[in-house]
Amino acid sequence: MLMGIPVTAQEDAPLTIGFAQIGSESEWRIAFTEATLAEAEARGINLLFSDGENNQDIQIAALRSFIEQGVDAIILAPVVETGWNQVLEEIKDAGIPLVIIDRNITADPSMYMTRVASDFVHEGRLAAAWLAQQTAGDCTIIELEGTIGSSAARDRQTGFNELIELFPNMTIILSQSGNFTRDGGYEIMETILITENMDLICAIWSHNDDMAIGAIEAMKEYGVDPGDDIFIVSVDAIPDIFLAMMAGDTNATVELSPYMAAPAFSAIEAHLAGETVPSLIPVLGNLYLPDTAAEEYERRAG
Ligand code: GZL
Repeated sequence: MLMGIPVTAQEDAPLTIGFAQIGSESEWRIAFTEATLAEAEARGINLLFSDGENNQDIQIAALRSFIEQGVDAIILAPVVETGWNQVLEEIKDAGIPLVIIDRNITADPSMYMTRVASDFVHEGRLAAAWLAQQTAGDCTIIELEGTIGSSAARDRQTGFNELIELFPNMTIILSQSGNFTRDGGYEIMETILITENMDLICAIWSHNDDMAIGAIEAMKEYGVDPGDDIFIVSVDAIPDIFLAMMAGDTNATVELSPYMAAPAFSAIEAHLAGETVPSLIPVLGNLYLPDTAAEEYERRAG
């Protein structure tokens, strides 16, 4: 405090931003965290980071701690969509601008300044369109779902299902949540390999690459040839999925950029400068196939 002026209100004082991250459940999440910490350092932002351990209660406690510390802004990556209303009111009452990043929340948009995110429905549609083209619209599918209650899992499922409804012979015969983790994908696939007739399965649709990689590991252990006997399509475009493509173990991934911090920090800086900020800042991604896997791996694993 200088002459009664709050430090961060002083000219050129670095911004202090609280970031309530979901956890470290996937390689994509870890990359997103690392990219965010690097961006904050590059901008001279004092970032208070909280790992939510995939637990909403931990995230809410972190948000309340940020309020107590009087941060200049808060960024929340919500693990699930619901259960945030009380703490959002507390953030608003404290007059702290809030940015939702990555997954969504079911709250009135007036409760937060903006959201930086990809279009999960589009990601599901892209994955389904590739699979429909690959199989001429005739495929029996197993779905590895992400975290139950998360907008990423729900919307990817919505987009995928919308597309396959156009093809009467494309059906999902089993859908189960692996919580976006490799262990989750492995455990679901191992059970299927033991209980189901794999000759009837055409493809695995996985809401993220980590669960797909876990499923690939299980298939290999049980003598099923991933990527050949069974098509695999997933989301995130993490470096390891390109290694799996190069090994012939998977077929397609839809990119989710981990670089969401720059637009989030810029939105906060613009808002604090009194500028108008759009209510949604989109992050775009493409579909990637084995023909560019080597160069994509080099570009991302660097
Ligand atoms: C989607 C993001 C998902 C990733 C997973 O934006 O929330 O959560 O696809 C991560 O890898 O666990």
